[in-house]
Amino acid sequence: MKMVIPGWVSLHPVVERALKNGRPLVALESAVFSHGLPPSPARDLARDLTEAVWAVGATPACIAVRSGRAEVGIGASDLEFLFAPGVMKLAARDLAVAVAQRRSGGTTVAGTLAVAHACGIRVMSTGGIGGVHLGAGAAGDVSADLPALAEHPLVVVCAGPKAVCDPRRTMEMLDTLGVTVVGYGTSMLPGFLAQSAGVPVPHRVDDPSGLAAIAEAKRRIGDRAALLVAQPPPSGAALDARELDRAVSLALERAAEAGVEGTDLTPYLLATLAEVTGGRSVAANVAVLVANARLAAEIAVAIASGRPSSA
Ligand code: PSU
Ligand code: MN
Repeated sequence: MKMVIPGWVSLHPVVERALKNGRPLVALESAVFSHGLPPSPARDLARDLTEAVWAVGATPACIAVRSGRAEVGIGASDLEFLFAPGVMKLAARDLAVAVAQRRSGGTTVAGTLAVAHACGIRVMSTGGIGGVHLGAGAAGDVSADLPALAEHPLVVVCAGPKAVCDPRRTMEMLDTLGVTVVGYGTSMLPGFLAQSAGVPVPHRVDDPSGLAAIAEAKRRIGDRAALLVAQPPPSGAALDARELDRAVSLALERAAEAGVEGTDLTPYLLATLAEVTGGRSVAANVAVLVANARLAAEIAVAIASGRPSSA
């Protein structure tokens, strides 16, 4: 299939070649670098993520907006601009503003999906998706990740909704939006940094080829929503669910007191979690991101091989 790449998007040469030759690609979001983690783990993480994807035989395509252009396939050593003051956090609704005003930003799951879909990339990876937020301070806050998952038919690998979301309401919303949710090796929705969020997932699949088969079937059916693959955190890295809940409650209280809302809320909560857990949430988040990038690469390879099992 011939893709027409939009004029506001620049493909890096490795990504362009992989797309042209039908080789497996994994889109990586960049809001996690600009807004999700402190700069020092973020710098190392970018390298670890791209290496994890290459190691499985897929091409990493980190997506961010630099001076008004969406760049697809930015190298890990080329992300310094994401740590500059004033860099934007770009959901889909913000892309046009960044493009028009030639600004730079890290793309959230929603923003990354919009760009990846426009390029014909079929798989992306993140840590935790945004969802329906918990807490009174976040009155009615629902992440733009959810409607974006309804609009872009990619495979999205995550560890469930971020710990600052209500898992039950997030699952209900995904259901309403027609997003296919599959647990990878689990029948329970993972809790981002904890093994389980205590809510079941509608389907369970245990191998990447089984996930590739569902992605292919969605394409044949003409299903335009994403396949959301939820993989629990690697066992050694997960936080205790009760400890995480306590840290989240404290973070929500602080956000309400400080009056933080909207797009600033998730970064504020993640930073507070890091402080409250003495940095252990950051270590767990990094482990989750690397494991998810690896699985995303395995799925991309299985899709590209064109021989997914019917498992
Ligand atoms: N996953 C992480 N850390 C993050 C995010 C995801 O492990 O920082 C980012 C993603 O970019 C996600 C965004 O799309 O948080 C959701 O933000 P909000 O809740 O404001 O939609
Ligand atoms: Mn929000």
